[in-house]
Order: sequence, then C-alpha cells, then structure tokens
Amino acid sequence: MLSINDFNSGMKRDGWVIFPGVLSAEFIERLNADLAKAYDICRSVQVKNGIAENTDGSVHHLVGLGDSFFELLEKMPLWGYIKEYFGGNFILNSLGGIINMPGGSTYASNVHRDIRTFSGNLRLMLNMLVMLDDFTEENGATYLCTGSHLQPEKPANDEFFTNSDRAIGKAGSIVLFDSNLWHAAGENRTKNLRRCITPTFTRPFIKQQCDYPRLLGYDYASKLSEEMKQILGYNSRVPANLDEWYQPPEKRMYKPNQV
Ligand SMILES: O=C(O)CCC(=O)C(=O)O
Repeated sequence: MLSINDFNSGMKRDGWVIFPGVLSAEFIERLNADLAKAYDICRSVQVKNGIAENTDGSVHHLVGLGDSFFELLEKMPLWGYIKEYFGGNFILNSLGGIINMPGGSTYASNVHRDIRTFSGNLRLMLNMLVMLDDFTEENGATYLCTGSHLQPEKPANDEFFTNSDRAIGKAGSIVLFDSNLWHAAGENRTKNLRRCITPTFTRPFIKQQCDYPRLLGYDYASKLSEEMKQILGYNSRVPANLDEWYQPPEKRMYKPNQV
C-alpha cells in the first residue's frame, strides 16, 4: 500500500493516486451482481421521470440498494488516507456508479469536475473510483488531467484528450482524486461492460447529495459502527426543531468534532 508521504505528494502534485489490487475477485463479483440489480431499479425511475436520455448507464445512491455496497464502506482500507486528505473527519457525499456500455456514453463522458465551485488548496471534496472491471484504453479507462486540480478553468476538449493520463488498472484497483481535477469517462470500444463505483466524500458541513441518515432512518444508527455512523453522515445531521437542537454535545445531531 502507498505510504502516507507518497499519497500526500501525489495528491498535491498530480491531484490523483491509484491503489492497485485493493478488492478481491470474489468481492468484485458480488459488487457487479448488486450493480446489475441496482441499475434496473435506478433505470426504472430515470425512465419514469423522463430523464432517460442522458442517464443511461448511471446509478445513484447505492446506499440501501445492495449489501455489498454497505460492505464496501465497512471494509474500505483507505479511510486513513482520506482522513489525511481532509485533515480530519469527512462524510460520504454520494455513492453512485457508471456502467460504461459498448459504444455508449453518459454525462460522465463530458469533460467535467465533480465540485461545482473551484476550491483550490481548500480541500472540500474527494472522488473515489472503484474499478469493477479491468480498465484499459480500449474499454474507456477514465481520462484524468494530471495537475488540473490547480486549474479553475475547464480545458478545451482537444487539449484535454491529448494531454490527459488514463486510469488504467486491474479490477479491484481504486483511484482517489481531488474533486477539482478535470476528468471524463473514455469511450468503450470493446464488446464488454466497463463498470465502476464512484463514491465522493466531503468535509461534514457540506450537504450530501442524498440525505443518507434519513434514507436509512435515524433509528438505523443503533445497527452501525461508530465509523459507519461518521461516514454515512449521522454525526452531521441538521436539527429540524428546538427539541432536536437543544441537546447535550453527545446527543447533538451535528456533533462538535465535525469541522
Ligand atoms: O466512469 C468514468 O470513467 C468516470 C466517472 C466520473 O466521471 C465520475 O466519477 O465523476
């Protein structure tokens, strides 16, 4: 595993690092089986709500859509690096995935970054990309514009696609990248799917893309480890009335150490 020093210098200089071979083949198989079921569920809502066109191959909010996604968070060996990146506590901002289909493209194929406001050296958000298939140039390995986490303006497409590196790795590898980094999914020129899970993390004071504690229910906290409560956002909830607000520190919805 990467040393913390190498992680820090890679993130600072390049804006991204890769951890090869983090997940086992057996676990990847279960993640892929759950991803297929989750896709059917997400797709039916995308179609029902009239947003089918640009969302093909995308899944969102996998919390609660399969046991293996929970297990991914419970067993994740990279929390220490992520805490180092933020310099303290952090939470899950979103838990989605991309099924890059042969010849297909999603909104993730456009050059983009996942934080709307460029935050420069202020670290507000981090992307994770969990490879569920081998990522190759042919099947659309993600383009990562190395060093562009320091660049507020979007690069022109030709400059971006000429100069970017590719996130090439075996299934089970994990990439972490600064959310200021410009990136895009590549084109899948093979006959097979190229799948990944794409969690994002933020400092705890930033709104989650979906309110996971409310999705799971506040009572669900009793089933969770301290670490999972932290990551899912149970320590940084927003009180909705005076009774929830006036509480001793240990019972507060927004705990004192969520800076
Ligand atoms: O699927 C990919 O290669 C890119 C994923 C992506 O753009 C994202 O996670 O924001």
